[in-house]
Amino acid sequence: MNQIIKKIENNERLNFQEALSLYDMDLFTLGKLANKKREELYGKKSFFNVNRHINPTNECKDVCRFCAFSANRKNPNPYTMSHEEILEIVKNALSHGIKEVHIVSAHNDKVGIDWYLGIFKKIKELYPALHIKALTAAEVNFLSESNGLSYEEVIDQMIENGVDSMPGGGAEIFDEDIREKICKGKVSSKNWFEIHRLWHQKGKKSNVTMLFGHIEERSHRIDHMMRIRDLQDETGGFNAFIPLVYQKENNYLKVENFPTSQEILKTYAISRLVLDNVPHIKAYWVTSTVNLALIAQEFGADDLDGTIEKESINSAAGAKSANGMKLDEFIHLIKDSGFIPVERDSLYNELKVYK
Ligand code: V47
Repeated sequence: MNQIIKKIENNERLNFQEALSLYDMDLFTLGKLANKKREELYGKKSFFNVNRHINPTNECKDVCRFCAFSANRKNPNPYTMSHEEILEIVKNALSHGIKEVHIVSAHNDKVGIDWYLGIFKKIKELYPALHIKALTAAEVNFLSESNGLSYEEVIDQMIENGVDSMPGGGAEIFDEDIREKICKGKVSSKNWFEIHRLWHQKGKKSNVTMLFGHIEERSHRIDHMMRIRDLQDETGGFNAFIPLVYQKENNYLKVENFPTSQEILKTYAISRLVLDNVPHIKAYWVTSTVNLALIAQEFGADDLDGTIEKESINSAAGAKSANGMKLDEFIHLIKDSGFIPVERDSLYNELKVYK
């Protein structure tokens, strides 16, 4: 273990076995190493943005076993918003100071690609300064398959219609055997990376998530991180890595052993140490709980996502996030936990430092 600590202190890259063995380190030693890296990069600053999540439809042709959001036997409330409804939500949210809309939908084969792209086009026409983060690689794959378009053609249309960056969803766990068990039929790992590679080659930024705490093992998480590190070496297009803690309610995936807070904190810390080329580690308070996200700031995480306003995907599976968080409360919590809240835009330019 001393050898690995030396490597970390000398900023040397960790290999798969070394990264995996970090899970055997005691939490405080690991946290200290990750916190040192975090402080070298950002000091005590913790980033967040004022954003609004919108999930315009939950009607999905795919059935991911972990998902409680898509309409099915367990969630028999299908909905698809009209463009007018979406624009009304955006208008309202702008009056609360949002700088970003984060738009993720299910794979709805009833509405057509123009419904998807029209959302972005109309928002951009009305509010050109508002950053649109939209369409996961899983949605891009769905739009490509259902319209006979190449990935590049879908991506070009996203850009033409006003999408500014891509969220990190749909990554789940890249290991093919686990993927087959939890989200058979969804975009393959290879294609997930191909889509982000193409997106980055257009000069655009994206994020990458990892859904953990279900049937995967620690080795699958490390493998997931290694694959991300490889693409990042090639393109440099990822802004943030976002570990998503699995929520267990109202879905089809039977999981008995959930990760402890220790395991979750170790995962944040290890990601900070392994992903030496990804600038930001996001503790997404929605899935980690707010309290653990605040502690994660001391274990490598430097970003807490945002105020969100309304959250539908994880709250459907049990997370306490349906109504987002108030800006004042967000700022208070970050300050109270000993960090400096920094409101950022979607590309991590600092907008306001709350001293
Ligand atoms: O891909 C679905 C996950 C993701 C569950 O890029 C679940 O800034 C936990 O990608 N338990 C969508 N997670 C959310 C997402 C995201 C969130 C915040 C910020 C960003 C960003 C991206 O939600 C899906 C899936 O992995 N999810 N069901 C569940 N039961």
